Amino acid sequence: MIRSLLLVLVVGSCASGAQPTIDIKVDQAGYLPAAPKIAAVVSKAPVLAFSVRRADNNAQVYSGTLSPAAADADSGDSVQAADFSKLDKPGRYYLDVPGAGRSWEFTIGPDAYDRAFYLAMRSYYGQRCNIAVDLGPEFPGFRHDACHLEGAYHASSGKSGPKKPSGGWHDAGDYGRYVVNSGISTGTLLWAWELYSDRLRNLKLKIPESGNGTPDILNEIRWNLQWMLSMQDTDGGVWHKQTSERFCAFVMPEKDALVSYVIGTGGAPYKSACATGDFVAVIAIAGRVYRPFDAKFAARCLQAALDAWAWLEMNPEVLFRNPAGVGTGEYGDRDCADERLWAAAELFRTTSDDVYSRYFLANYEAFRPTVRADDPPNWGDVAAMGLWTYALARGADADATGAIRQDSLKAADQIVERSARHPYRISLTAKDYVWGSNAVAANYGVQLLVANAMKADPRYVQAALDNLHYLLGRNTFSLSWVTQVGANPFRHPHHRPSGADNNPEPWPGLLAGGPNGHKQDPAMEKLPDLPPARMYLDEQDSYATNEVAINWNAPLVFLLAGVMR
Ligand code: G3I
Ligand code: 9MR
Ligand code: ZN
Repeated sequence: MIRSLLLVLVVGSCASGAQPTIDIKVDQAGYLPAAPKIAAVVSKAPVLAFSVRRADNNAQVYSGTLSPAAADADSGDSVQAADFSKLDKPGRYYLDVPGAGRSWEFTIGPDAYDRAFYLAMRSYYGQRCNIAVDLGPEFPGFRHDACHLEGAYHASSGKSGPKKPSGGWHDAGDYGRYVVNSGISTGTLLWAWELYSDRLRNLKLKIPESGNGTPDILNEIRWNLQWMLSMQDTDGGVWHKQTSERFCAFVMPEKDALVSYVIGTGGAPYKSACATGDFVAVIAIAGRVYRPFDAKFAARCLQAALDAWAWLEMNPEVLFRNPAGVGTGEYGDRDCADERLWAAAELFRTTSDDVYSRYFLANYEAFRPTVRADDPPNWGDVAAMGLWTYALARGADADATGAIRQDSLKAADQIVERSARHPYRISLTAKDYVWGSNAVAANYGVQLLVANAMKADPRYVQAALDNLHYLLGRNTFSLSWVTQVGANPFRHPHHRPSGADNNPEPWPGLLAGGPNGHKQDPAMEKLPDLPPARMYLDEQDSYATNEVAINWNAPLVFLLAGVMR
């Protein structure tokens, strides 16, 4: 009796004291009480049983058996599932798998994603340019001074002289600001607001504008809109980017002494069509979203969008390539018809003016195939954003709306089925492991949630959640790919402020680019040829797998907003 009691105590304390193993992969933020809860287990020899224990006292609250192993070719893993969906009592827990070990702790609760949302959305405040930033007592030492105050028009812009500081977010791990990438980022965030404003209205981000009567998510977004507006020329066209001529060293932003140039195409008309199209779309959304909070600002946005549309009609296909002497990010697109489609659709949704509906209806058919199960939107392809926003607009053409809805639901059904079959229950396919693959996972989530807005279906929300679980730890590395979220987050982003400051931890709330099947930076050269989902390095130098970017965080924010309770 005493002996067996002792044994139990030893086993129990072993499980509680042991280091968590990467062999057990859980969402490190956690799970919603009513949602399915599945952990993935990858161990040398198959394991049979698991239990879920309370984090505070190791008491077993659930036990179950693991599924047979399923092979995942993309990671090379043999994955068993531990299903504890029936456990719905809020609390902190971990998994105990005899033969494998214990998992990192996670929460079951209606608030499981609140912190992740707060940090992911607040990360935009950390990316602010032209102003001093301080994350406050919650994150002592996370601050930077006002930066990039010396702006100027580059010779390639067709204009000269200084440019006034006007805000904006640093794009990524670099300090550039790029209209194309700002477009999809800001558009996705504004859509999150439009779909989930009931949940987001009262969320505080502890930013300088907090308490001014406008919801904080809109306060933060406005910081970037203000910069986007400043990139419009008097003829309505929009310059492509504002960056230095080359990337600076890993210094804090205020230590970057390179001039921040407005950069154009190098020849008339100097502005580019893809940037202008994205600008129209986003600024048109702002023209409706800000109306209840600041009608004057909303009207200014709408006018700016109309002026830009007029320029775009005259210059529909001016492509951008880095002009001579410029080596920062290009965001070079091969064609701007999808940006024009998105622009027209958002203008229609804001104004109900038939002119934009006619443009849309004359052009959308060719883009219908872009709403499909294996290619969610990205910075270079925004056609689906145009199709979805048109289908969600009031007063839209019924036939077109019906067709887009049908395409969207069909694609979502296929994504659901594919994800359910995947050993990690994710939507990614082998070809999705590109630069920024984590954002592909997040954008599948956006796609599923947009389908859910067209026709509510719990399977869509669940598949979106499954992609979130992947990003927050249920992956081959058992890493949470959001800085400072979860018990085992990645720690070495290619992010200049994180690298240059004195804090041991990186800036919070940032999503890593993620595995990239193509060796696209020098740090990746040392990797052997692994399956694509394993081509990842938690190293600062690996910008092709471990940079952060505003267009990757935006679908994460959308996804979190869509599943939060
Ligand atoms: O889609 C193709 C795929 O069909 C092909 O099989 C595969 C293999 O080459 O490539 C895929 O395209 C990749 C594309 O990203 C996917 O979006 C390109 O190779 C890859 O080079 C491209 O990378 C872009 C990268 O800049 C380099 O241009 C990323 O999308 C883009 O997010 C990134 O953006 C940078 C900015 O330039 C500068 N600021 C930081 C930011 C984030 O790293
Ligand atoms: O820091 C840069 C990152 O934002 C870009 O995505 C990446 C690719 O364009 O380039 C990074 O800058 C590197 C440059 O390209 C080559 N020299 C080293 C730089 C990183 O310190
Ligand atoms: Zn700056």
